[in-house]
Amino acid sequence: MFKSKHIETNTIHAGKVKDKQFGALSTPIYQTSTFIFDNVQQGSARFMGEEEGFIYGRLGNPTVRELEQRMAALESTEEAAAFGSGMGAVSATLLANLKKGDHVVASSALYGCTFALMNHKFPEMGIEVSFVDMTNEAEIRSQIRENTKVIYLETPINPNLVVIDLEMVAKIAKEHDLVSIVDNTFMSPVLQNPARLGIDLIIHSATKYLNGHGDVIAGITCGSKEQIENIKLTTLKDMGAIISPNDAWLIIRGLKTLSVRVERHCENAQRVAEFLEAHPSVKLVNYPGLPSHQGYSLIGKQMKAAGGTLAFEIDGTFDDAVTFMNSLQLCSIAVSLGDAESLIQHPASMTHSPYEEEERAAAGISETLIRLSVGLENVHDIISDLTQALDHMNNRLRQVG
Ligand code: LCS
Repeated sequence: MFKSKHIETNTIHAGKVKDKQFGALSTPIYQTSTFIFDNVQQGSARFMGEEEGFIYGRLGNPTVRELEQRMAALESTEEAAAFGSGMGAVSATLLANLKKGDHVVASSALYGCTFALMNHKFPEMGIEVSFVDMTNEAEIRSQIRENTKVIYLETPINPNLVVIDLEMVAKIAKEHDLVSIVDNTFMSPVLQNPARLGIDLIIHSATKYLNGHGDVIAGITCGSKEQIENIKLTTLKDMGAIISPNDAWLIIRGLKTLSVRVERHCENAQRVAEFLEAHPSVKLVNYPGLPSHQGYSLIGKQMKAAGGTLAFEIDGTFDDAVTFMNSLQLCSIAVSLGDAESLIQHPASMTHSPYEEEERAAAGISETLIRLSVGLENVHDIISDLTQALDHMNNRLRQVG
């Protein structure tokens, strides 16, 4: 398989399967639910694993397979499995590694639905979870028990952008024989490769930067051959959150421009973060590319750049934040991130609403936190839009005052 040492080349070529029949440049979409066997013997040989080949769409599809090979190449893992959503990947990956009586150490802030799965559903299934501040090594170590099996985190964390040291986490996991799982959605494989730092399993909501165009829901898990085979033969095959061939094709297409898109997302986000940090109506900006940020020292070490998503707090009330967001003209009020369009949302009432108020406070997600996925528009237009909305908010405040 072709692989360069340059990510810009790999996002286009690594893992590509040559179309032997017609030489199509673009990956063919195998829109089929099942595959015809030459005879009964062939069918049973495929089921028994004695012959390579496709069987049935839920067990594998050539278009999906190409996406998996491409993602394994980009994350520097042996294998990958594709899913019909990021949550499909999160739940299948966790449940393939957990059973009743097991314990998970997870970071205190996580994407809202991942938190809901672990905090609401897992206890019903007899799986315990401890949520800890993963910037604190001693706190992680203090939570590990006899029955701990998995350590799970995001970095940077959705939505507060806290950065966690992956080498430190991988070291603890190895010492205690835990499976380490990192959700790498915010960074994409262009900016961060957790497997190279010793992490076992890497998850993406492919809905975000990997696809990049706001038209697909999908997920990916990358890891060793053994781990991915286990997931494919248990929680993917039997719970069935598979991706469609069409959606796999759209992600493959998105990957081809991933490195140029991510580069521009990072440039724009850096400029927007600096603008917001200097603005008198903004109380704080969470963006790892700012020297004031807790994770700044890991830029260039763990992650190549700070990414395209940031969060900030207006110096004012919840109502002021609402006025500001409703005054935006270019940025769309929408959840999701990593699309060409700048998207803005309010985590406490939207993506992180599965958290109770006290849980949100413990996770460092304030009521006035706003998350902005900085898009690919001209950065001057984005900054002008933010400026006019902040001016509008301040004018309204003066009128009310
Ligand atoms: N992991 C992270 C870090 C996410 O941000 C999301 C979705 C998921 C997993 C789940 O992926 P999905 O099933 O949606 O493909 N995050 C969202 C967000 O921040 N806004 O809307 C969805």
